[in-house]
Amino acid sequence: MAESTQSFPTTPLVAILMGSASDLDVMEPARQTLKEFGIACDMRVLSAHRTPDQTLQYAREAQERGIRVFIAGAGGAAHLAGVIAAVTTLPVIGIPVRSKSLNGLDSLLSMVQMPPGIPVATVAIDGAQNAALLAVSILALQHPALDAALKSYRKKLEEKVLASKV
Ligand code: RP5
Repeated sequence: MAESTQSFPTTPLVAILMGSASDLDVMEPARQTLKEFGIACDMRVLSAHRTPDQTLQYAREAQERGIRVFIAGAGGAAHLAGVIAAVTTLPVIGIPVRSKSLNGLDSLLSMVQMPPGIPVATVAIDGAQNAALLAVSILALQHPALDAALKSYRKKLEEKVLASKV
């Protein structure tokens, strides 16, 4: 899908964090989509509630290590993206993970209602693919090859819709 990616750093540009290993199935499409664009990521389980110290340390040190965008998925009382956004000025994209009890509405509302000053770009419930595509758009501002790859991706989407037989 992506065009030449040789000029991209091989070190991770995107951190994909999730609150629990139980979020992995939802988060995996983010890694896969970034891979299709040739973007390396650092994927980890870190929880705002269960590992607050490690989460904050990771978020604080990320920019220095070359990370440019965060993708953070969590369910229920989903504070991971907001906690990360509190300690970094890197863009943070939040994925509300569908929960068992409230079907993800709790995750969505926890994540999307950030107070003014500390934004989280929240995508749809379980919207890992769009989170990755948004990360690609952000990175494309500095990498023209990524912008070209995104345009080609959109063109294929267009062709697929136009080829639909109903
Ligand atoms: C959140 O609680 C996680 O992001 C997960 O979506 C949810 C449930 O976690 P587990 O109890 O499955 O570890 O922190």
